[in-house]
Order: sequence, then structure tokens, then C-alpha cells
Amino acid sequence: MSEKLPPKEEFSEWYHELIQRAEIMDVRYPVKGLYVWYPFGFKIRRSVYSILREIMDREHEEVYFPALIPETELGKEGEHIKGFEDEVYWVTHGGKDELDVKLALRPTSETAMYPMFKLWIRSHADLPLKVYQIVNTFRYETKHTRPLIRLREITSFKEAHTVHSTFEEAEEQVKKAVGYYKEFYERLAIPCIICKRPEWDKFPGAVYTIAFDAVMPDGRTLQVGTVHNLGDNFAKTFEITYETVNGEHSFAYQTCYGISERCIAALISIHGDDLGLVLPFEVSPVQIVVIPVLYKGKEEEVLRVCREISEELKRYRVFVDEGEERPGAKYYKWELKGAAIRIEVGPREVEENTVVVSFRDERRKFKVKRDEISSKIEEWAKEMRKRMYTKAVEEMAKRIKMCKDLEKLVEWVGKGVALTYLCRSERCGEELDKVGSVLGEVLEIPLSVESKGKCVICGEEGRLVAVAKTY
Ligand code: P5A
Repeated sequence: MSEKLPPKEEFSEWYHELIQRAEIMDVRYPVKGLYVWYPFGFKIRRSVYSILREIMDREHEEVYFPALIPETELGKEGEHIKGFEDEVYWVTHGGKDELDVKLALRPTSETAMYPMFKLWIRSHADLPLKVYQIVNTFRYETKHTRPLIRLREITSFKEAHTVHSTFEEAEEQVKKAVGYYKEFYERLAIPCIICKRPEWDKFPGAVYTIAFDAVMPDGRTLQVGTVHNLGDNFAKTFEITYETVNGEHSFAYQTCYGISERCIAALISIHGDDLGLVLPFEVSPVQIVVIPVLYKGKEEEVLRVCREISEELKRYRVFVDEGEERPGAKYYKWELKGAAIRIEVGPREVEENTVVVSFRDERRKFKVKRDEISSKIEEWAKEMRKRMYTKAVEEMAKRIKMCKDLEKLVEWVGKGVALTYLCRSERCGEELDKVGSVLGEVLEIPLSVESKGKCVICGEEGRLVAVAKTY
């Protein structure tokens, strides 16, 4: 454990070492693309997903649909199956018997849910329907697999599905979902680029797709969430109809949106530093670590004060590290694990009725009166999140460049994200997509840039788009 982490500049090595040393994922599971959550990693997952749940619970109901989908249902929607057929794991046998109908391990749950929605929805009174589930899904990914980033078993797939009576209402829902995801990523202090994906990169079966992309330290982007307007495409396939107020039968309109544990990959990658994890107070498994600095003869007093402080702060996830190691080794360990606030107590502090406080995202140490700590925590947590967000935006800005000419763009993509302008013609889009992935028209970005300019390929009027190498 004493060996140092590789520097964050060597991002790939840093990431892989960190998730193992901080005990987030065990990567030794003997199936490619499948990983094990350690207890510490699972605690991060729990607090991150409790934010997501809190947001979803405001207007969605939680459900659970089975993990196995009959081939007959999975294959119904033409576009959808075309998009997924190479990624599906199949269950073909029950014991020694070959199954009559093959069963797919869900790659996502549209085709598990929508045949049931057909049964649930009768009239306009049953609409809107808004549900979500947090489940595992399986995708036989052929691109390079990476823990939390590209998985063959996505363990923490939060998928929401909604049904509405009109296209406009579905549009409204898409906007709301984008708002929910924005709030979620803001709480994690992660800035995102929000784009409308180009036609060729939208979700199979969708009318359009809006995606959230985080910019990773190596300049590649990670798609950390998507919101899809499905129109009535799936409703037509799965015969999801409802009786209108006038007694007519009409197809329903749908949306769906999803987030996976990639949100945790982004959290780790964007905020971490050479010493290890840096986590916002809200999601850190150990929000406050209290470290006794012991001197001979004063041990009892110091420990007593540490325990009292821990008792006062017990509404938070607080831990007094009473271990045998020297304070330096404890600092190192809790820096690696991203404890948000560190409180040090030695004999002098006991005498003065103070403590030494430091925040994981800063080098600064300062003294605080003991009876003031409890009332300060919320404010410290808020400030810390703000600082982390500001820093992340600054870092992101360094990795994004406006490239109005193609040569500059070709040179920059790969090092970072290029912003440029693109007209709506398919040919120009395809041309640009050869350089890097066109993330699509930029809807929101935490930088100030002109939204219109000349198409980088043909010179006609174009809209702001982002181009990047992606994970
Ligand atoms: C939306 C939810 C869907 O599957 N159906 C229900 C829709 N969209 S999606 O874009 O295909 O996936 C949603 C998000 O999941 C993440 N993701 C992955 N994470 C880890 N490993 C994978 N193999 C993987 N595939 C997709 C992405 O963040 C994606 O936006």
C-alpha cells in the first residue's frame, strides 16, 4: 500500500490503480468486462444512486421487470433490434433442455416493459405513466472494456420509461429529464456538454437522442447519460394505444432515459488527483475523518475528545481513525479514499478547545473552535462542491478548443474536444465524423461560444457541434 499512485497525467494507469487501491472495484473476476464492487466502492455507489433515486422519486414510480426477454419481443422493433443484435447475450438452455424460445439477457428494458405497458394502458386516465428501475443489464461490448466505463454487465443501469398521450407532452418530458440529469451532475460537481446526437448516432428506435458527455482528463469524452424521445415508434410496434376523451383510439408517445455507473467513473476521473479520490461531501463514504494525534501521556484525553466530536457529528458519515499507524500514514490513507473533511486533534487542540480542519480538495489547514464545527459542516460541504465544480469547469475549458478550420480540428481532436460549426447536410456530417465522433449539436456547454458559424466542411451556415474521441 505504501507505493505511490501513478501521476494523474498518466490517466489510464492512474485510473486503473486508483480504483483498485481505493478498493472501489476488484478487476480480477474471471469474465471479461465483469467486475466486482468492493464494500468501499459500493458505499460510493449507494450515496450517488440515492441522489439519483431522490430525483427520480419526485415523479416516477419504481418498478422491477425481469432480466430475461423472449426473442419474439426483443426482435419486434426493427431499428431497435438492428442496433442491439450484436450485443445480446442469449440463454438457450434450461438445464439440458433447449428452450423453445430463446431468452435474451436484457441489454436495456424497452422490449421487456412495453408489451406490459400495452396491458397497463387502456384510457387517457392511465396516462402519463412514469416509471424507473435500477438493475443490471448485459451488453456484449466488442470495444475495449474498462471498469465502470465499458462493461458487459452494467450493474447499475438506471432506466426511466414514460408514456404520454401526445408528442408535445413527450417533448416536455424530455426537457424535464434533461433538467433532472443536469441537477444530478451538478450535485456531483461534474460539468457536462449536452448535445443532440446526430441521426446516425441516436438510440436505436428513437426519434432523437440528447446526450450528456463528460470530458475526461485525457481529452476523450464519456457519454454519461442519454435522454430519448421515442415518438410513437415503439407504441406502434407494441400496440400501446389509449382511448381518448372522445372515445377514439390513439397511439401513445414515449420517452426513456438512462444513466449507468459511468457517472461514478466520471466522478472519480474528473475530481481525483495524484493522491487519490476527491469526492464531494455528499457522496463520500467517509465524509469526516477524525485523526487523533497522540503523544505519550495525553492519549486518553485526545481520544476522548475525538470520540466526543464524532458523537456530535453522528448525523454524518464520520469515522475516528484510532488505528495503530502514525498520523502521516492515516492522512495518506484517507486522502486516497477521498474523505471530504479531515479533523485533527492533538494535545494542544484539546487544551485550546480547537481542532485542525482541512478539506480534501485544498492544501489549506486551519483551526476552528470545537463548539463551532457542527454548525459549519453544511456550509463547508456546499463551498467544497462549488470549488470542485469551478475547478472541473476550468479543467474542462482547457480541453475544449474552438476549431474553425478543418486542419486545426484534425490536429486537436484526440488531445481534446473540438468545437466547430456544421451544416445539416449528411455529406458534411459524414466527412467530419471521419476525424472523430461528432457528438452532435451543442445544446448546453459551460463556456461562452457563438451558436452559429460557417460549416467547417462546406462553408454554408452551420450550428455549433462538438467533435471528440470517445470512450
Ligand atoms: C435509455 C434507458 C438506453 O439504453 N434505454 C433505457 C435507453 N440508452 S443507452 O444510451 O443505450 O444507455 C444509457 C446509458 O448507459 C451507459 N452505458 C454504459 N455504461 C457502461 N457500460 C456500457 N457498456 C454501457 N452502455 C451504455 C451510457 O452512459 C448511456 O448513455
